[in-house]
Amino acid sequence: MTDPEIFEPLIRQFPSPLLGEQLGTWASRYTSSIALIDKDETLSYQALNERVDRLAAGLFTLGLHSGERVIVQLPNSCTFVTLLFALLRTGAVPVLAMPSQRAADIDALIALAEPAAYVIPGESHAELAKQVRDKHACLRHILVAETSHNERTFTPLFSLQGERCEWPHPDVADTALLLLSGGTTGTPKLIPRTHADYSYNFSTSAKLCEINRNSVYLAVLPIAHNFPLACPGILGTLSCGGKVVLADNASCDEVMPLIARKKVTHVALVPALAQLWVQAREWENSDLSSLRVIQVGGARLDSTLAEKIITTIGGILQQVFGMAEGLLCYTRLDDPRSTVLNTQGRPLSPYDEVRIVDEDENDVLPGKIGQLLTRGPYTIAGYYRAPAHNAQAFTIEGFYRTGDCVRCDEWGNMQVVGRIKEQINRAGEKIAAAEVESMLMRLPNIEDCAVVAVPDPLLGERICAFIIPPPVHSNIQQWREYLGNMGISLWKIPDQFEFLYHWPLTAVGKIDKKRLVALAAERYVENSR
Ligand code: OOB
Repeated sequence: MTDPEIFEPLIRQFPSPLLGEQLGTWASRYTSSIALIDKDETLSYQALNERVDRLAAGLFTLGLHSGERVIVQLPNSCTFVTLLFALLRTGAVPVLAMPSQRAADIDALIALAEPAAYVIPGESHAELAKQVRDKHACLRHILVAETSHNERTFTPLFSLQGERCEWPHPDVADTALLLLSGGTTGTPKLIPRTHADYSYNFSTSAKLCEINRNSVYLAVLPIAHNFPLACPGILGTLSCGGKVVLADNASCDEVMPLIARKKVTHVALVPALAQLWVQAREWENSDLSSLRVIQVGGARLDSTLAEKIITTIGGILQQVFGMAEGLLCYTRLDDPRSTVLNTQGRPLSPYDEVRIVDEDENDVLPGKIGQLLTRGPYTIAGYYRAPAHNAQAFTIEGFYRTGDCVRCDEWGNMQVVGRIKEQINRAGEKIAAAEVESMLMRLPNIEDCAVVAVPDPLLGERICAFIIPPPVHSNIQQWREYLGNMGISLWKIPDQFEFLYHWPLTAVGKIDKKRLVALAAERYVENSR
């Protein structure tokens, strides 16, 4: 838990830190100003608030009560935001799943969170929903967002309407929502964020990013992710009376004209997407001059690409190094160019504590590389229902072991140099090597396998699977299909397959993954000749 002596005074600055109630405050302040725009509709603050009231009452009448979990798996849309606030208002706890997650992930998530309901967009997820409902007795309801959906055993989301009623009031220190962790172990981890810490997260971020009533925030990354949700994201923008434009498609052909039409001022990107935007500017000439702040984070941003973002897209570039577990580092809007190009910024809050330590967890000398440990007002003190993992992931003083290797300059700016934990960061999506390995081991004729992250100019990192022994008839396409049929989320299917007779080993006899990474890069070049 965050030290109450620090946190209590911080949180008193909010009239009501309960997330569901805050929307009511914003609606009375910003009334008919536009809050949300998606491809189908535009909602004012008041209209959004009324819709949230009705849906919350409907959810409550359905029997979804305070503390119960609800998996939300929806694309960026007004419906997503309405549902999020409605759940927060009733005290039910949204578990935010990514739209592209499939059976294996959702199944594991349900086993962990034991939700009472699962909300799906429509037909695309109907089979999956039926499968998990048959398997997990906890799931009392499947709610479906598409109005045209006609599966009778599912409940249409917007059939749930009621009159505003009195909800049981949660405590500000209660879990408001559960975010998905990038994960390193192969089993999902859920991150409990409280009303108080999340409010602090987005409102302090909004201030730092100079969000105000005239700001127009474009959500192009999936808003189930902490970055576009609350850093400052849609919540930070709504808290200041700004306008949120929700895109459910990141294609430059659609998004760039949208920026011009809606006069977007703020946007958050991962480096892979930023790269596509830079390339697209060779032929795409929409007027992007409204853009004030372009946030890039989630994975390492190469300084050459950073430079190109500034010259081809314009606006102020802001690097963001963050994690769903809490700590956020930002470059500041008035930082010198070299800081913005070469560092991932410094902590958001003066109360964030950071330590950079060696293998024995002694502080390294200033400027040296080590693992980042952190504790602070909005950083969690433990994952949801994970006592064994928590004992490893947190020190006894309550510092979170981030697994990130960083160095810190004399002004406190972080440079992320890699990860000690084996996690693949593919275009901002975090994938546990162990999870892909266990899937591969279920394929026929595979003796052993190892999965590594290989630096990739477009994806940041690609997934390379090494397999022993080389197959008699290599059929990589068939393997990809097998993996897809197993229900593995598509972005976790290896981009590159390589075959070996023996592993390269380290001195103590472990598989030498560093060597594998080098080998993957060499073979990739050879094969592309
Ligand atoms: C964000 O959150 P997560 O939880 O998906 O991933 C966190 C991990 C970090 O521990 C680090 O390994 C990596 O992603 N990361 C970066 C980075 N930002 C995150 N690595 C290098 N450079 C960066 N700028 O990814 C996230 C959450 C909130 C805001 C921004 C990103």
